[in-house]
Amino acid sequence: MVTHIHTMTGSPEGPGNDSSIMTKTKAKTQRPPLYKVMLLNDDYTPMEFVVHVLERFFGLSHAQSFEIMLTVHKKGLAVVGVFSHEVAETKVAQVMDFARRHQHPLQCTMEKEE
Ligand code: TYC
Repeated sequence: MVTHIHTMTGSPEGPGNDSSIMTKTKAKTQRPPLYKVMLLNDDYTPMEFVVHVLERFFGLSHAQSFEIMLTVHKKGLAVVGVFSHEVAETKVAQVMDFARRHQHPLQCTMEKEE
């Protein structure tokens, strides 16, 4: 984004006021949006399967994975990581495919971080 800031002092009509006009242009760095990847609770997916998913696809330790699994179990969902759009999409696809292949109803979704 480019922002122009114009500051004028003195009367606009007066002669020779140009000397007090200042114009600045600042180019702000744009960062790409980040996406939260979330795991949703269900009544059927085994707890150990969810822990395994978190270790395998999100590189979390067993202890971190168990903690997040319990948060999902108790609260209904939890953010398991924040990634670029491309990486988030890949994680969601990997988890959904792995759950499907093991016939578990585990759901994984992504949402833009504000
Ligand atoms: N609620 C499941 C059970 O009691 C465990 C579970 C946890 C399932 C997290 C999904 O994302 C999930 N077996």
